Amino acid sequence: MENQTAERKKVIFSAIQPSGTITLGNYLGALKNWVALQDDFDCIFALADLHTITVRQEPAKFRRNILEAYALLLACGIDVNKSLFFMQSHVHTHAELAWILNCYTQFGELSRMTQFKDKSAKHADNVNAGLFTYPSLMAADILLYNADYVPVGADQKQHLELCRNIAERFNGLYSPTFVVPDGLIPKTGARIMSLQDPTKKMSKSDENTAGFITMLDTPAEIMKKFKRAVTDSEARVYYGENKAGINNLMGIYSCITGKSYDEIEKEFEGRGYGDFKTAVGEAVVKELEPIQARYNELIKDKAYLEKCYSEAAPRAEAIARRTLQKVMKKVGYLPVAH
Ligand code: ATP
Ligand code: LTN
Repeated sequence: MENQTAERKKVIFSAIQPSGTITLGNYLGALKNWVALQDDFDCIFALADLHTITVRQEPAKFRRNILEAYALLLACGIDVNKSLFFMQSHVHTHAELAWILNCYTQFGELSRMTQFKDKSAKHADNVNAGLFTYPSLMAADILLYNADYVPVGADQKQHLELCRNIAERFNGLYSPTFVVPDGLIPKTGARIMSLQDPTKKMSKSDENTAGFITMLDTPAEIMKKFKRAVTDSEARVYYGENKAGINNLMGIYSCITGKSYDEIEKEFEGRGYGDFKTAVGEAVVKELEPIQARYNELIKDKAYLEKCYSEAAPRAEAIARRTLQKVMKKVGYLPVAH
């Protein structure tokens, strides 16, 4: 109850799909922020494994991806003593609220989502209803926990806006029920681009593996991918128009080292792209080294991972259940009598 006073710690909620190995884009755009927020907020994080089956998954590989993603997030610094970190599929309330919210979300709104348009073009043989209603499930994830802030990359801004609209609509129809959340989108790193096509977002499901760095790539792979990164023919390191490749590398370097673009320009004055690419690659290798070492330990300890996610599920369910009950009562459902 102490959380209901004016001093209630602000709540953070975010999630990531276990749809492949987590990339440097996911890390810089979202995960690094999640880790940093843990001390000052009530943090709740989930693996959005229900969302993942909107694209067909091979069961054995999917099962492996889920466990690996859980271990990798712990290795990145999600601390189960500070944050609640669970699997979406373990907390049934998400699917239940998603159904209700589907009935408060318009076809037209969902049709406008750029992720839906992109993914239905990419998976034209499987444009399923789940892919279409993906944002209502995402809204349910967030609203169940009364989240104040949602740290995500820039690509999720539109989904977040829809979540706010759904919450406001429901609050307006009944009475204040949901906290209307704000996005937390970082200044740098919110949109890391593909190393092979810097006009496209770095994505873990890209068929061209040279376009993304995964959190588990070896140092040799990382250096090679940066050396082959697409840039321009000017050979001067500065942030500017028509320099998408270099801008992207500068963004990555800035995120990791904390240096400003001005500082980076000065550091590489009179030096070519080769030097710069090597420096970016080395910074990434150094950042990922301790994460990979922790991951290699954690992934061997299945019992520990199982304990972490199994303990988190009922704690998440208890919070989520309260919101769902409130919603159902407002809609008009009768509760089971005890
Ligand atoms: P998929 O390729 O399966 O669509 P994804 O790599 O786009 O997945 P998600 O699981 O959908 O990743 O996203 C997890 C988090 O990472 C979200 O907060 C998202 O905004 C962020 N994110 C994803 N890609 C990038 C990127 N290239 N740059 C910055 N942030 C990103
Ligand atoms: N759609 C998100 C993943 C996600 C999410 C959420 C993010 C599912 N539920 C709730 C923030 C809050 C994505 O990154 N593609």
